[in-house]
Amino acid sequence: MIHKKLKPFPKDFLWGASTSAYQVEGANLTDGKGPSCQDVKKVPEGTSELDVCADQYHHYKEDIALMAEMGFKTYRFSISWSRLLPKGTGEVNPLGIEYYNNLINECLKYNIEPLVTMYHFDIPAALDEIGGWGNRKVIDCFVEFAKLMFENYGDRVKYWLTINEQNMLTLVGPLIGTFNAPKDCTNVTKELYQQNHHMLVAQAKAMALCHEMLPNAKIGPAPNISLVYPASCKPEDMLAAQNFNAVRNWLYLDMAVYGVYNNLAWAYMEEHDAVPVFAPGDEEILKSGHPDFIGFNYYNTSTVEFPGADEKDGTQNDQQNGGVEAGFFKGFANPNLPRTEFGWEIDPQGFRATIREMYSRYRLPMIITENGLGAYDKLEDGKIHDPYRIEYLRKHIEQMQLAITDGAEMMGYCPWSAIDLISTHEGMVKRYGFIYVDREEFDVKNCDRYRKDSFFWYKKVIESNGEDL
Ligand code: BGP
Repeated sequence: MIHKKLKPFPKDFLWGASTSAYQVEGANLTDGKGPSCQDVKKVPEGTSELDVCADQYHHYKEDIALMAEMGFKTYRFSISWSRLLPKGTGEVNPLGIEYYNNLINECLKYNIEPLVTMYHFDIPAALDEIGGWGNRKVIDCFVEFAKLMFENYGDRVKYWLTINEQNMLTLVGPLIGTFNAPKDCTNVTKELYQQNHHMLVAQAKAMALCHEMLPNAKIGPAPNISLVYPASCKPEDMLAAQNFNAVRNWLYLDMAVYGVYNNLAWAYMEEHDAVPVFAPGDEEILKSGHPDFIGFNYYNTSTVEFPGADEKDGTQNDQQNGGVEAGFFKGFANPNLPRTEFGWEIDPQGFRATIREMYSRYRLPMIITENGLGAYDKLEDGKIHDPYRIEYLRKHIEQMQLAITDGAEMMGYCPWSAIDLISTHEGMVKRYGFIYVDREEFDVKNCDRYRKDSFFWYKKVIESNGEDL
């Protein structure tokens, strides 16, 4: 494709990578940490538990040193709610406060900017017992948790992310292990959108509190955003794509940025008798948030067609093919895209298209908080050859630079993941990291660290500020 001269990445571009607490830390019930919803859920057969993970809790110094060796400008990690507040509210765990103090200080020692996700799929189990996000009280618990983090870490953490992939929590919560419906629930969609509403209110309150307590800090949401294509140029397929874009993407960003429900998403909720109940004051709270930037995870695009008249509701988006919503959209496997070993479509140009669309809708700077390829990496003679990962990341970085050339404002890039960790539902065999962790699904060995080929490649990318790909 012919293109005008590429614009360079900004000088202070935040190159780094991401992890989340429940997938990387281990030590899940030690040093006073309370269980999260992830610790009490049934793990899928054949996958490992979350008690060791990559054992970052005990290896953080080594891990941050390796990230510094790659030249990271930022490290995105999440703070475990139940490590700070074992019951989600009330009593504080001093060892938890200390752990993240140490982690943050270790990052700063190497001039690595901590990028902190406040909540990444791990609501405290004690809050789940009172109904989880279905219970409005959890909004106050989240604000209490936010305040605790701002008080303890706000002097050093400049960048905050509110809720990781809130849209996936709503679309595929049962798969991630975060959805908890009351036993007598007769309309799951309604329950999901009520929980979603509570999270949106909690997010807006946390953003407003951050601005009040930490005027120099920046905060933003971190949904999973990817453009939805129509399966053909039939006008009804275009309508289906707009429908799915609304419930998958724009609901979350229209709310975070403008404080209003997207009208198509609202119409969808009306049709499913799933309109959320607003408590007095919610409308104003939702408008008071105002993110400073948008963080978003991107793995692949989705494609949909308009469902046939006799089509019944099926499962919602599974990150790969969509799912079915009668009268609204139906997932479609895009024949133009290759797939990873785990069946995820690969679409670097879709990344550019997504960034362009987001910038023209919201005009806010953006940071990529996840992007990456899961594979069965092999350790041989102390080496891990992962050319497939390098190729995936290279193509996405190229497209990001094209999007910058198109005029989008990009602040940084944090692929998933800095280091191998436990997948959301496919255990330890699905690896994403630049750093290999030597352990098997059930034999955790010593969790020794090894540099993959992609480690050396990414170091070069960062050193050259994205010029040497
Ligand atoms: C995102 C999550 C991450 C992560 C990643 C890869 O949805 O935010 O927590 O795990 O996807 O997904 P998986 O582990 O299912 O391969």
